[in-house]
Amino acid sequence: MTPPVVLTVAGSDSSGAAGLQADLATFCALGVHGMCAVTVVTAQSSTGVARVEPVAADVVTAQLDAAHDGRPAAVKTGLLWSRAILDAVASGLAPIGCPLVVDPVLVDSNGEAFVEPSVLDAYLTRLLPLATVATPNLPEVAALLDTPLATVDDVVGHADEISRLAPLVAVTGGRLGRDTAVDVLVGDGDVELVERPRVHTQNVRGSGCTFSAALTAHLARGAPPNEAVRLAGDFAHGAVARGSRWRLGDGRGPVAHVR
Ligand code: PXL
Repeated sequence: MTPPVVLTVAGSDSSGAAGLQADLATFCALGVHGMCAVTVVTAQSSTGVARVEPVAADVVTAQLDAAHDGRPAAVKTGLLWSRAILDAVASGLAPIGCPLVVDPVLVDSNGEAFVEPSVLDAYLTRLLPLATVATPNLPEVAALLDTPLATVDDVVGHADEISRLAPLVAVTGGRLGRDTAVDVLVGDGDVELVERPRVHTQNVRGSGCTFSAALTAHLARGAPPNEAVRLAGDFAHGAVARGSRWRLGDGRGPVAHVR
């Protein structure tokens, strides 16, 4: 018996909320075996990021090489941090023979810039061209397009430019200026809005990583991209709802992957 296997290329969040910790918890909850290639080690808490220490690019490459043995059925990228790491990941994944989810982590959970400016350019020229699905949130898609975007209407209005980023782009909600949480799916010449009730909580750290990890897991299980996006949205929404009453740390808490 072989379980579906997935790989996440992501940073470690010492607080256990986001990054590869969220990815592996999500993989476990969805019954796929998760491998990882660690890109950076962060020291952070519920109140902010204290330190980011990148892993040497050749060590990232070695982890990607080692992952071939597991024959992943889908791969995701999360925080890549530096141009050197992004280049190593793009080169390592260029011959990829399975779906790739690119979660362009450009800002941290508090909305602060998380990467060097040259990384933006490398996303556009090197990594997004390999993607099956891209999952930027609103500030990230605004940064990638170099355009201020604040609302669902702004996102829909820029659907043509967004559709050039990847075959399917899911701009994730929560910050799109409505009472509901709205994901905007752009692909196949189509724009679709997926609305879910907004959960009133500040415990949303890791929700974006959880969404892209769940998407990767569902792709590995054979769901078509549009369906995988919808299932992943349901899973991430459930994780936010489950963790909404948690009290953990002095700041913003994590989502809950399992009960
Ligand atoms: O949520 C994006 C993210 C991804 N990866 C790591 C993070 C965060 C947010 O804080 O710490 C390691």
